[in-house]
Amino acid sequence: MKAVIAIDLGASSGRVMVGYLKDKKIELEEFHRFKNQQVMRGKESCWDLDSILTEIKTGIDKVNATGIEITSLGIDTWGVDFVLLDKEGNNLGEYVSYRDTRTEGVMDKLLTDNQLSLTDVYKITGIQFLTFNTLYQLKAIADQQPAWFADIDTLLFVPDYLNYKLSGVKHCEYTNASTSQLLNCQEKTWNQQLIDACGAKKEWFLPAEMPNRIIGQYRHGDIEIPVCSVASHDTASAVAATPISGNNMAYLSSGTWSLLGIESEQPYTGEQAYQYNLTNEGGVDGRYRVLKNIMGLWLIQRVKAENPSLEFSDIAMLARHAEPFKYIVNPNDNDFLNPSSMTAAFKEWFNKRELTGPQNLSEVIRCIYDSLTLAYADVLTQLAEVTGKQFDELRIVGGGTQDQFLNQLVADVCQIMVSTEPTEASALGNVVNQFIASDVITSLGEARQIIDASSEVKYFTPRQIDGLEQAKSLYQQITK
Ligand code: ADP
Ligand code: LRH
Repeated sequence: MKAVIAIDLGASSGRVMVGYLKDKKIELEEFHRFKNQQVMRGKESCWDLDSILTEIKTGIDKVNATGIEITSLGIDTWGVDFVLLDKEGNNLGEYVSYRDTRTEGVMDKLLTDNQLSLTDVYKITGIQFLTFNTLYQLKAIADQQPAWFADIDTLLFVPDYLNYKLSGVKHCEYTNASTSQLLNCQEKTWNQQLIDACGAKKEWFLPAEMPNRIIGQYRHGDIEIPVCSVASHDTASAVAATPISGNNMAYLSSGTWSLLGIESEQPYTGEQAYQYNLTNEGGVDGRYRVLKNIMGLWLIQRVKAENPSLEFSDIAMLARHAEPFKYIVNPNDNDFLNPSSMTAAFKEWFNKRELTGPQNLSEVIRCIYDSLTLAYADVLTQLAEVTGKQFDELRIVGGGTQDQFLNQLVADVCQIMVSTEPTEASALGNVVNQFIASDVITSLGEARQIIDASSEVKYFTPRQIDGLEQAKSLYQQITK
């Protein structure tokens, strides 16, 4: 039996798990789970990476206390965010989160200051335009904190930074680096023009290396564990663990974000992909994750936090009891990125348009579910158009698979067969990537077969629902 430690940090929680490979089956055991959320530092919305590091070490200690023999450990986290280090390896400023307001209006400013167009940036990077991509965060720093620039020595993305804190080794992993919108999509190298455009310096960036390699050692007392650079973007790890079979399966990584897409040997960066703002993020084996970000269960998380007595089962019950498709929003509007109250943001969205909005919690929740699933259906149609594929199955993975109401609604609204599992997809992807790095598993294909054989897949068959076509055309009008 072989065992590795997977440290999977999502925007809502972090977990330290052990993945075991035994008789061609994978098992996960959770040793430590902790809450993750943005914290305010002065006026900035930040991550508490110091506490996260302490939690990671606590988790590793718990594993070590059992005496299990560990082959390696690996870390995956959310994308785009980074830490800037000075020559001594100390970080400059706070660990600012992508939901901070510093990037408001910055994309336009970057384009104007550099006489660049959106198509110029898309042709180079193939990455979707999200206001908070690393490219715009760096431009915000260049404009707002120019005094720092003399001191910056290295940029490390969050998982690379945590690896550095564990091993002392500075490294840059490709799948996460690809979310920055600073890499050339085909060549997978840093693009000088975009680095100049955001005011950064080429010397800050380490070469983006393919995942699944040992980069250093974590030493603690008499314990020494090899640190493996896995597909360190959590979505890349989740896709690695998705048992994609055949050519007609799309996936939905359902967590804080809903990431809906396909895996491809080549990127799609043509006019139509650009119009639809599809991204081509980096995957394992140099593959591309052609997908789109949808605001996701963040909307539910925030409403839940505002109503602390609600359990997930209450949320599903409230959604079931509300009238379907009565209120629909564009869930990807920046109004929902980080409002002080999510419930108020939904009401305000309708007020701004002089429309009647949801009147109570049940209607707000139903509005979230309906709007999210309409967004999924829309992206599926866009992907089919761009790739020429006809999808016959949508595999949902991630924490959101536990939401059976949502799984069925996805099948109904997208009119597609939905399969679910694994729930801990990012952690499992992290595990199999480490097994690939240590030659215990020979390929991604074999890893996916093992994961599929180890999962209890559930299916949700699409049903006919009233009002779907009207809801879809309303969604099109809203998002035009
Ligand atoms: P992330 O990795 O982004 O932190 P996860 O993949 O862990 O996210 O998914 C978290 C989401 O899964 C929660 O926001 C919630 O909507 C959903 N979820 C978690 N547990 C349950 C549950 N028991 N029932 C329904 N939904 C759940
Ligand atoms: C999901 C995720 C997503 C990114 C976002 C910042 O956790 O990594 O793929 O776009 O966070």
